[in-house]
Amino acid sequence: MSSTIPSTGVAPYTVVIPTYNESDNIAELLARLAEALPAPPGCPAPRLLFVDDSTDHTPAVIREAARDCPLQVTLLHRDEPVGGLGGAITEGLCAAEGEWAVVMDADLQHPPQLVPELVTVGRCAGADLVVATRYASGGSRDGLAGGYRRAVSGCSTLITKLLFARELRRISDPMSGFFALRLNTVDLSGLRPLGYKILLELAVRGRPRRVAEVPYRFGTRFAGKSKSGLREGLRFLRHLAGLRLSTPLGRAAAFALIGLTGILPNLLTLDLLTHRLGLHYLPAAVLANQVGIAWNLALLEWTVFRHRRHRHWADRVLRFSGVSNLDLLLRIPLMALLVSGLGLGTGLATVLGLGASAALRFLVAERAVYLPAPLRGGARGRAARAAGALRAPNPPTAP
Ligand SMILES: Nc1nc2c(ncn2[C@@H]2O[C@H](COP(=O)(O)OP(=O)(O)O)[C@@H](O)[C@H]2O)c(=O)[nH]1
Ligand SMILES: [Mg+2]
Repeated sequence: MSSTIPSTGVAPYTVVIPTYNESDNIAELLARLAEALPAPPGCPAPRLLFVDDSTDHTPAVIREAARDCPLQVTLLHRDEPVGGLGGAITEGLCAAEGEWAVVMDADLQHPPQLVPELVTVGRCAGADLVVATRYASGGSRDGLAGGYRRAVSGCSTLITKLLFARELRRISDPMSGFFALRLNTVDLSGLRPLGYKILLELAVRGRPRRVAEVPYRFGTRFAGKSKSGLREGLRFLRHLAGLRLSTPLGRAAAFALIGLTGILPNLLTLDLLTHRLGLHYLPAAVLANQVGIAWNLALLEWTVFRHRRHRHWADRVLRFSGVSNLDLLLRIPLMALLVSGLGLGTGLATVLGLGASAALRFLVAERAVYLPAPLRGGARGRAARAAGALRAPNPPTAP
């Protein structure tokens, strides 16, 4: 449900404010925004767009406070809060008008007086994204309640920066919820928001060309309680994993790691079959290899390729175990070639052989076992695939 109070011309930019039970913050927020965003005479003022998922009387409070507010206020109340905070912000960005949208919290932890500066800096720097950062000189995160919140925030920032070093090299505060985005520079339909960290989603999937930063001091909550907790923390981890696994490089790294963990069940089974059950080491090695393959397959299905299980399960098992066993046969002649043909040491040849085998198995898994989109049956489907018609973008891959 959406309502606008009052509307006068196209706004130069929109301030998107997600709200979830924030009734005690609305009047103060509107007063401070009205002070911070005076419209030049004869020009339309920026629009404030509340995207509200509240279960209390916050929508009524917004409508009431908007009557005395000189700015244009729009309320978009969602009966179905799809995607949580990130989903709300994405809907707000889709509904925003003007060249820019500024996203900020409703609890006054983000200083309203900085809103026009974010847009001005973006315009002057020709940026697509302007991030209000707590981590540049002049910024601070003192408003984070307590050492625990500060530690969690610091650790998640560090982990995120490590995981997305290239994508976030120009963003010191990827956890920030306060930023300005030049609309129409990012394909919003390609975003898969999950929980709180929409800036991360924008920076990684949206790939803004030019980014600027403005330092700010993160304040304390004006009223009410924080909605972030353990549930949001777990959602954040799922979001991180999904984002990382959305690129082939991320999937290859996870594939290699899972492959390494497969060594353990392989060795344990070998030990059980040879030392405890007295089986000859050759058939034991073949059987132990099957256990390692099953282990890898189970983990890959549950994590890396969770959203790409389009083939029938029996088909996937056959293809994956087929290539994994074939790989054993191929590695022997490769070893012979590397050692006898090229004169490499057996240690180096083994490492190279294992690397080549992992790369081969990954390629087969990506191309022939776990397809990015569902198979279309019959000859028409094969023809369409041959024409590349099924090259759809990756679906979400959160494990
Ligand atoms: N629309 C919407 N807003 C939310 C949701 N969860 C939190 N918010 C808003 O997002 C902003 C930040 O939330 P907050 O609880 O202050 O998170 P914190 O600053 O990390 O403690 C506030 O304006 C909340 O009202 C949600 O599920 N939907
Ligand atoms: Mg807050």
